[in-house]
Amino acid sequence: MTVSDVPSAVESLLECESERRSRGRITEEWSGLDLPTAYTVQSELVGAKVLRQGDSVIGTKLGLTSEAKQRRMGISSPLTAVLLKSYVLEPGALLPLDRLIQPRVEPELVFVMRKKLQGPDVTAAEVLDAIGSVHAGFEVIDSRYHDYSFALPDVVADNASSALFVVGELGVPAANIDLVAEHVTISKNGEFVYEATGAAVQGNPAHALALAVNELAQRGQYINAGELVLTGGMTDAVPIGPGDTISAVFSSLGSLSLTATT
Ligand code: OOG
Ligand code: MG
Repeated sequence: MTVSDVPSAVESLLECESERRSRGRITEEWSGLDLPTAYTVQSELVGAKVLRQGDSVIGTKLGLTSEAKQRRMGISSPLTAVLLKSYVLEPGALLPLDRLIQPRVEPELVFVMRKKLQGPDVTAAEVLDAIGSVHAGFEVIDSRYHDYSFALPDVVADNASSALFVVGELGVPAANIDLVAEHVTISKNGEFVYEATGAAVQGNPAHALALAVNELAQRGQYINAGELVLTGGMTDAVPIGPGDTISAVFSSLGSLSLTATT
């Protein structure tokens, strides 16, 4: 399918997802895909899933929050994407590889919001006050572009590679955790892979969310009470294949483990 406008971009990305195949960058096919247009594609793609598949919006995710990823993409604040109910994977469930193209797993700090957050001018202190609980999370990303090769508008249009996520059961009040110092160690099949702290998320995950909320306000959007927020990968994402187990040990949010089907 040749992409030349918003509707064809939406259909192409949905088709790649349902047929489990990746594609080339849309930006190389359609020069009209700038960043504002990419957010339109993202919201129409989400709208199509809600309308056609009975899906529902349950939150917001931040992406590209690390300094390294931001430098690579030439940005200085997070991108945002939409979390859908169909992305939820219960803790302990096997990762269904037959639904995925090229999955990777990243540890994240997850907020359950108890207050609405609406920009502009939201501060990190206001974000902290709006959080109900903080949880450990695994996001399973799955780019619809070959080898995760994309320009910024491509990945925004693709709902930031969203596929599935797991939220840990243990929830800690924001006042009882140092988000910047929270530490995670990731291992794959028992071997150490990465470690990081919350500082990897835009210096401070609460600051990352403040920046994101203020950008959402420019598009007339906000974060509602009760929503989930995935604040962005703390480490690089780890590829997961048949039978692999990826584990995360957080310093105060407990542990998570995710095993893929064979
Ligand atoms: C984009 C996904 C971004 C994160 O946490 O940074 C994201 C990608 O790297 O494919 O979820
Ligand atoms: Mg992520």
